[in-house]
Amino acid sequence: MCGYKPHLHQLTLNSFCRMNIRRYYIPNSIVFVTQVVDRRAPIFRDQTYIDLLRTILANVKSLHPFRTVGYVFLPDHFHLLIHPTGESNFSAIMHSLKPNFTKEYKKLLGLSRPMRLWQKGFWDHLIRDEVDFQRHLDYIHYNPAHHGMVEKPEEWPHSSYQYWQRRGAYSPGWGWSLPHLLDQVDWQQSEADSTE
Ligand code: NI
Repeated sequence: MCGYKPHLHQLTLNSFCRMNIRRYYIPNSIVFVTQVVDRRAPIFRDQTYIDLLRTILANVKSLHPFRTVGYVFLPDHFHLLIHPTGESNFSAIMHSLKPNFTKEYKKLLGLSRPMRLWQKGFWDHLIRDEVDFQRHLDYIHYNPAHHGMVEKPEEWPHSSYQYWQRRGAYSPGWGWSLPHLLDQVDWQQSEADSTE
């Protein structure tokens, strides 16, 4: 996902990111994105639509190249940490992802009327340094616990936690309580909680 494979087990998350982030940082930053389903309808409780989201993400990747550095899918929203790698940017990625998902979702349900499936817009945040990177990766992996879906990050199957855990980024017991990097996080903002 981060695109660097060899000898990862020997590295801490810090050194892993230190190596990569300089290369990633400019011109195409890693971006944290939150997208919410319209009216927080919990469509991703259904595995069918999680699978569809994974498929659409792969399709969009071929049009607008990017790497998925981290992800978590919750019932009514998702968070991504993505690195656009070509000429494209996160805005184009999201503007491809959202209508394409809606189109296929409608097809699966046999719906023909127009529908608003996603909350308008999305929250985005450009990763500015290594600590910021780690904080957002932690944010993603702690998210299912934050939302009360599970008690431990490893119990949630729809995230990149296992990927990073296998590579030594997290020691056992991480995220069983609030991780220290998330002390000061503005949850409302990062969850794209709005009053619209
Ligand atoms: Ni969330």
